[in-house]
Amino acid sequence: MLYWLTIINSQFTIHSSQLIQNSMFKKILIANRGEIALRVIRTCKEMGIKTVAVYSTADKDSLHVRFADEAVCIGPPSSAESYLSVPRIMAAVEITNADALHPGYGFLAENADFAEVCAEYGIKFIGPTPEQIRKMGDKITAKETMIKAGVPVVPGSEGLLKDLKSGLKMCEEIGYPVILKATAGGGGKGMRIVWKPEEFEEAWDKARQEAKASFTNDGIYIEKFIEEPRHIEIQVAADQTGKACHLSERDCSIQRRHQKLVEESPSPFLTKALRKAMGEAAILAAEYIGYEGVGTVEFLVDKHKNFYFMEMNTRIQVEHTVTEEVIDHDLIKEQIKIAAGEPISGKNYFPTMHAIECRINAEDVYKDFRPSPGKITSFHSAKGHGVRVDTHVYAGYMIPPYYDSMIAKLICRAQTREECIKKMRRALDEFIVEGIKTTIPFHRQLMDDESFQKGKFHTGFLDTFELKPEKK
Ligand code: MV4
Repeated sequence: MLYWLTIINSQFTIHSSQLIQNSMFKKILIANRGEIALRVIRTCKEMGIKTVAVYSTADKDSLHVRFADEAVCIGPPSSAESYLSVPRIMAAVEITNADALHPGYGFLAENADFAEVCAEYGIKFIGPTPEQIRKMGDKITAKETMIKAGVPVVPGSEGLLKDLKSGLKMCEEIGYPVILKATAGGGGKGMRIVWKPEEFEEAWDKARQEAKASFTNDGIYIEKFIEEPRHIEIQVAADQTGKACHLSERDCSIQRRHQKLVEESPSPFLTKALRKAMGEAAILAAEYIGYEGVGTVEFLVDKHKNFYFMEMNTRIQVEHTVTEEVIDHDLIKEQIKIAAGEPISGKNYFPTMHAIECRINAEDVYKDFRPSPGKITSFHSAKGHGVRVDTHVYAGYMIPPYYDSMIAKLICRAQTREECIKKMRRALDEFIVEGIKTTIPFHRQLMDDESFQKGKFHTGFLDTFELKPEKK
């Protein structure tokens, strides 16, 4: 209730957006949990900024609660009544007097309405504007905008498909195979591949039903289906003057059912020329919409090394750490400085080292990666030169069953990809987590895989990857 009162009153007060932001924040509320909340707290401490954690009752023993200067319990375990509840988060802002809010990733990070509420309330949302979030959240609008900007996109329908008949006609023009995508989608939901005309009607019905159920928006568009693509994304940073730079790429092709498991930089697939061209396209994308903040431009790269814009993520991502390691910069600090109105250097960064990140999830890889929550009875993190572990857990910690299963990120850095894989293999061997199942056995086998070692993989790689029984 608190926040409605303040919005009504805000017409009599000066909005922070009307002021020129020229001073650093004093207190940041982190509207998230887990490793990313802790990650943001660490940078705030180094910058001399006070922190406020919010948490659900299920997270009372998490390290993000312990290490924040203040912590506010915002509700029961269910995300809808805690980390996704705008009134509860705004009430925490109200009682702690925070002057900025970091949304992390997931939850409300790409919710334009939430960013708007923050603006109305006079608290700086550390991220892009509501308009920018909205523009990139609707995939057709994003694609149309990128065409105007001159960024290459996958050939396909212009705008929404009106009906079955025009859809079929469109497919003939593009040529099979095609892929149907939901305009409100992203991350693979509501997607259907169509190999021949006879399959189109059923795919069209299914895609619409799925889109309607998941997003309450059944808008569908068509693209040429790119076979065996790489998922390569470019990290960008742009300041409030509209200047953007790129921080090189991450190869995120090692995914399972649209869940990334391993990310690396640089991509073993990119040439110097392609890296430069994709970096420039990403800058074009960001500058065209006057983007503010750090963001990621996702591309599909086909086997002929053509690249196509896929989506733009308007948040900090899980895998930002890979980029931090190869360019030796704190991306959270960059986000906070941009939000406070500081200009970026304008320099583009190219990796001089190699980094790989393995996501350690509480999952049983031998049971179809099903979640394995519970109490961690013993926890020994990998350590040593070139090894980084970002985690909110510890021995004795109880992994709640309500949220994402990622419990740690293991990132290794070395001079070359080959050395980096060897270091990762060593680090995985000394990483001990007992009491629950984790993805560590999967990562060990991946690091031993010859195709992976040769850099020969695409987004379908894990569909045929065979997990061997675990050696004891
Ligand atoms: C595609 C594609 C092939 N061709 N679009 C999957 C998630 C969503 N962001 C877009 N996705 C894809 N779009 C065209 N025109 C293949 C995928 C895709 C994929 C992309 C990135 C990483 C993993 C993937 C796994 C399956 C399909």
